[in-house]
Amino acid sequence: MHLEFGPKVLVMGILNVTPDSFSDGGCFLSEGSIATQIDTMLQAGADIIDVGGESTRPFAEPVSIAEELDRVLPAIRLIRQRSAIPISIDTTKAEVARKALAEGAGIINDISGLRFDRDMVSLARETGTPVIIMHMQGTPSDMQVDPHYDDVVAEIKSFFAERLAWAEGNGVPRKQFIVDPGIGFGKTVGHNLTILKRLAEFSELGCPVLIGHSRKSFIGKLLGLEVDARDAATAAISALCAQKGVSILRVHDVGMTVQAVRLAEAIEQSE
Ligand code: 9MG
Repeated sequence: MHLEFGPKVLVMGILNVTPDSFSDGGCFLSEGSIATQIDTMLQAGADIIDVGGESTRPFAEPVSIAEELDRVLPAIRLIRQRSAIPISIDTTKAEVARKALAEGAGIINDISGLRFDRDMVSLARETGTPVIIMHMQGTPSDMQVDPHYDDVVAEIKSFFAERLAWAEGNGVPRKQFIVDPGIGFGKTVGHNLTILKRLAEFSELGCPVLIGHSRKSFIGKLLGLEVDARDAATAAISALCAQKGVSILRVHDVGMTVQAVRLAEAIEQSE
């Protein structure tokens, strides 16, 4: 899989085939509902679909490899029956990623930044697959217990510098990686806002940057919105990200973010 990063932001649609994800858990469990959601995202102009079979929200139930595969592989097949769109597999388990790649996924989205499963770096080296490495302070079960940073942006950048050097030492070149500061993963509302304000600094790492802000709780806390009423605010943040050099936006409502980023890009390109 070769991803082209140009002047246009790529919009990654989220397909959570889980019973317990924070905003759409249980919505996409039957073949019919998954197929409808795929068609909606394709029609809305998604550039990538991210398929996940294990919720990453705090205190989510852990899922076995077999259960995760039973959830994600049929969804990947349904996407492939319809489209050649790039598919990313949202998993921290190398075995799940390997089987997803064999079914047609072409990107690994590892929220642990290659920390939870040692075999993930070998898989990345063997296959040359682009890998999204995300920053998280702690683990999903303790990440929101009093997160602390002296300088949130500097500390996340050092985390990536360490991870990229480690991966290079294990035979995976830096050009294979996309970095993601991990909005909401071990961050307070203030940390998330600082990350969004100082997004341009992440581009100094020399890797494309992904932001996953969609419907997250900091939006609800700032605006007093329930999770199903956060898509307009999500689109507004998407426009800001587009102006600050972000390469990929991971969102639930693809159509709203496509509109927001195309407008932001038109404004940037105007005289
Ligand atoms: C799976 N998942 C949930 N939130 C995410 C985020 O912000 N980034 C990435 N890469 N994956 C996420």
